[in-house]
Amino acid sequence: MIALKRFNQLDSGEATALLQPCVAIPAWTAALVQGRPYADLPALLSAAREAAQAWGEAELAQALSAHPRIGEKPVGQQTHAALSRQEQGAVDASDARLAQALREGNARYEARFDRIFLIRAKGRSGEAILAALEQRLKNSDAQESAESLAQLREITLLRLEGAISE
Ligand code: 2AL
Repeated sequence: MIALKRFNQLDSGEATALLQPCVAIPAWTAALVQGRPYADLPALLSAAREAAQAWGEAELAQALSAHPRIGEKPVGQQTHAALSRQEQGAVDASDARLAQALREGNARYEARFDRIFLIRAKGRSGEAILAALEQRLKNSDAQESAESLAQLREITLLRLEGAISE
């Protein structure tokens, strides 16, 4: 976690590296780096939200390359892998029935929508995630694309709030 004042002063390479784990969309990272300095945290968060508004299918595909499936906690040392593990902290990996249900649900979702199921996991139990997955399998393509992008924006903003403080 670094202070906003410090973030404002980093060279652009360092600032880019700091934002990269929030989302694997280079245009979003670049817009936030170029938008410095920010007067306060609300200004940064509102710029971050605004830069995420334009995201569509192409950005979703880019971003998903850095998100593991729910139930597959990544083992890597990279910051985004550690963040994913934390975010899925309430998914009980020792519950074999839940793990199996998530594997099956993920597979059905991928067969239906041709990309991985994405949900803001922080604050959600494994059961809540499974229920949301079942519900979202009923969505149309357009509804589900909008929902995935909304989840991606939530994950990104939460990560940003965890990276930079007032
Ligand atoms: C994730 C992830 O990595 N963090 C989170 O909140 N959700 N992955 C996913 N497939 O939904």
